[in-house]
Amino acid sequence: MGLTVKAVAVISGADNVKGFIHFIQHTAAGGGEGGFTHVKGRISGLSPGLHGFHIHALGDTTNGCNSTGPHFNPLKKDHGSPTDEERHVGDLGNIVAGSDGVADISITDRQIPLSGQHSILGRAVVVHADPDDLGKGGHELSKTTGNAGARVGCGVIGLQSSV
Ligand SMILES: *[C@@H]1O[C@H](CO)[C@@H](O)[C@H](O)[C@H]1NC(C)=O
Ligand SMILES: [Cu+2]
Ligand SMILES: [Zn+2]
Repeated sequence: MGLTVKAVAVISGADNVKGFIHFIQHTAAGGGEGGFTHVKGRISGLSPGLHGFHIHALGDTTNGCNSTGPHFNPLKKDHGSPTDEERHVGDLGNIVAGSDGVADISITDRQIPLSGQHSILGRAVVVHADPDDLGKGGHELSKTTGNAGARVGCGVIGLQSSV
């Protein structure tokens, strides 16, 4: 087992959207390939159904979620699904809110480390009003944002005690 790094984002935004997202990086023994990050948490105050869920490039919330920049995309690819080869590093797909407006989130991803060159620390996690079409909707925004609509909640990803 390699090193573990933990981070947390406190989500707030329009209306009553709020929650916590925890990030736990499991680095491969010896570092390098094979590490993954577990993303786990709960967001409430959403409309029932699918909501685009991404890492955006900037941890700047001076103008609410609008100032968090575009999807984190250090490899200069097109927007896609988390399982696609062609995706932004920040593309985590959709989360699903139940009829109570609560989304329970548990995602494992290999492209969002908490350390190193493509670290997501200090960036923002953003939840959108609408579903992410995963790059396949044929809309002019499909290849950049998944046409996921307004940014209804976000939080800056900050380092957390690893013990
Ligand atoms: C963010 O942008 C949307 C339009 O895309 C706008 O409706 C909203 O008022 C903006 N929010 C802030 C805090 O400026
Ligand atoms: Cu987004
Ligand atoms: Zn994207």
